[in-house]
Amino acid sequence: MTAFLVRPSLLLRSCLGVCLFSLALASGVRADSVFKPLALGSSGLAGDGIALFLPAGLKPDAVQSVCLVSVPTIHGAIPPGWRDVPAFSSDGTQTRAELHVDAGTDLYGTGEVTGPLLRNGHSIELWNTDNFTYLKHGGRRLYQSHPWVLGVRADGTAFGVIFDSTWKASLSCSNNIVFTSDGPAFPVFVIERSSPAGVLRGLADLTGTMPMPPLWALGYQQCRWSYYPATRVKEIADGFRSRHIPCDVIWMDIDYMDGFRIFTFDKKGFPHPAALNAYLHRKGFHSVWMIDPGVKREPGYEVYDTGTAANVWVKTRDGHDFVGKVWPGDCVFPDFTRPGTQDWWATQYKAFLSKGVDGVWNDMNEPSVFGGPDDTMPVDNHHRGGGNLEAGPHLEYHNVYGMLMARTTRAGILDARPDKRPFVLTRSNFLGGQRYAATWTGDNASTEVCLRESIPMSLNLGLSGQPFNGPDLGGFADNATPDLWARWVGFGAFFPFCRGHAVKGSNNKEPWAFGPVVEKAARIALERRYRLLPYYYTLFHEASVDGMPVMRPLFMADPKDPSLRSEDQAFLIGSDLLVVPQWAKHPALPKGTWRQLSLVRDDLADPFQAKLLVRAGSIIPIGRVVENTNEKLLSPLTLVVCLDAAGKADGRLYEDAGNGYGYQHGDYLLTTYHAELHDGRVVVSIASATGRRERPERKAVIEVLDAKGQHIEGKVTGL
Ligand code: NBV
Repeated sequence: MTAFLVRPSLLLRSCLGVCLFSLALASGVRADSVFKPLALGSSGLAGDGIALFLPAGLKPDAVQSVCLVSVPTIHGAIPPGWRDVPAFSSDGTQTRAELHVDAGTDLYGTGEVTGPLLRNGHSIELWNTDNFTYLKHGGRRLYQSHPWVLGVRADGTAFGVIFDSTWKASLSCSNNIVFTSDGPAFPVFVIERSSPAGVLRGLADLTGTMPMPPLWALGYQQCRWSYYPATRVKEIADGFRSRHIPCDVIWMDIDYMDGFRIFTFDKKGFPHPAALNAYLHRKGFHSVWMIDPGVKREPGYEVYDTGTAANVWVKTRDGHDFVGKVWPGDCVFPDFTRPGTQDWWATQYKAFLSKGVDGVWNDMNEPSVFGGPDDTMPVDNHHRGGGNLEAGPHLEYHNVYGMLMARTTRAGILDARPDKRPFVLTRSNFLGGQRYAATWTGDNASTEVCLRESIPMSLNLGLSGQPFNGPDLGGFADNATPDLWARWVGFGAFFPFCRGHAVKGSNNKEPWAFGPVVEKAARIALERRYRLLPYYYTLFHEASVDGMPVMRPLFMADPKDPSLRSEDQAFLIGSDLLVVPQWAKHPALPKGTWRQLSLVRDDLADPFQAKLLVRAGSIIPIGRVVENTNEKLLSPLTLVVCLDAAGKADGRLYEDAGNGYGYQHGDYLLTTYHAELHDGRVVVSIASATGRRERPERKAVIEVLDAKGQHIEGKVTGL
């Protein structure tokens, strides 16, 4: 890990600073633009295989970064032969960095995108946009921005590029990678490693990792816009339990609020939110409640009054509180660039969480403003900054508004409830935002296109530093057909974030809403997920340590195999489990032996289920079927052993309390198991273990996958 320098002041900008840049929205390249080269300024090694490039005039100590954990210092010269060096240029309004791409290089990442996994030939606009069903702007602008590209060369070596600018920009991946920003000069970080996994570790070194979520957040989650009133919420919860379909979380969408006023509860529909939460908790559920950024401008409404007294709102260019319309009508918007706003926001959460609310859903935080320019606030609105953020226009802070909101939400929750791990879901985000919140891919639709696209979207988010993500399972907009919903849950049960959702006015989309055949398919799919939760939790732990995605593209199994580079129907969970959706046509699969896994009765026969394959040489820790994560998962612990040609296999299991921070003080157990074939018997032993958590007394079951199919080999204790 690099030695990082925390900058004393970020208020200085280079001579290429803000003043040169008009606030006209350029977004893309104007036909008459003439870009003149900017000489390369300070550049050097800033970490293991990480180079920092600055255009002349931008001083390293004047770099402001929102996406980085901290700005690394340059501590050595760029080694001779370094392959990827950006060329900077400017037309006086926009600033550009361009990198040459060798033939045969495949490009990925660029965050939340529509289209295929492979990004060659695609361009995106970085301007967070409330994009219902992804149809605006040809789907090139979505809710989040990630100025980041991962390149994998023909020989399997890889590089990654961060364009460290929050301003409105475009990013094109054609013959060259071209990032054109509407803002001033910015740094470029290039990570050079021998594999894509190495590059992702470098990205995590720079932009941080997802903090360990509570275990319950890995379970299935049920949402609708909106379950109303509270009795309907209970009905849904009871529906899961009476049908024995696993589920951990029920979501409250905007209609729980009193007239869409955030931090309030509708007196008619949700008169006793604490009692509702207590009911859900008794049944083994957690609850997540929505909080939007727009605060109703209404004297007498406490949130508005206290915010106004603390002077927290985003200002217009002439210094008035900006007012824009969202659900409650005229709204003001917290300026999350200000540390003072964070203190005020945290206070709101204390009372809110005291009602037993478990998690928070930040929606509409692009921010979406009805009838506003480009559906948001004017680009010359003013954010006052503070701490390590300079004051600046909305053009500079728009793309990080959602990330700063999620950061502030997380901090507020932690303040109010320091002993629990916060769970925040945000719609809008930015590179590095995995440090604050999980994410879903916004308003997709119940269509075949969205079903298929959900896989490359989620994969590219994972390749952009955000492991905890997933789509609205079954599709948000429009009615879902039974067939589509069943096929979606058949593979969607394996997304890292797994939540079904539905737009107002659409048909019911709970697992049982489509009749007995789909209900059975959903039960099987979700029971498979729940059996795999120990494996998922281990992968989430890995992601929290080194940034490895939970859901991975197949090319990561063998970066030298050209046939895997564009495969985006099948995907990996970790390195050992491969998911092939039932509808996948001729997916390219990695070489080597992969053996089929059955987890629950009828899963191989059910027509909607994805095929699950286990890598030879691996051990996958699984639990039993439970209906929620309050139940004991590892009773017994099952180790699925898939031996390689040499008769060996290895695997890991991470365990802790499932919530809280004891694990940071040693209360965890990370066990590496080793299996070997001896005289026709498979012997499994503990190869190593770390952590001070006591190994529970439990039964362990070994299941060996062999060419003939799965069979139970024996029962052992002490594992
Ligand atoms: O709060 C209502 C919806 C929500 O269900 C959805 O998940 C968000 O993406 N929200 C958007 C606002 C209205 C969307 C048309």
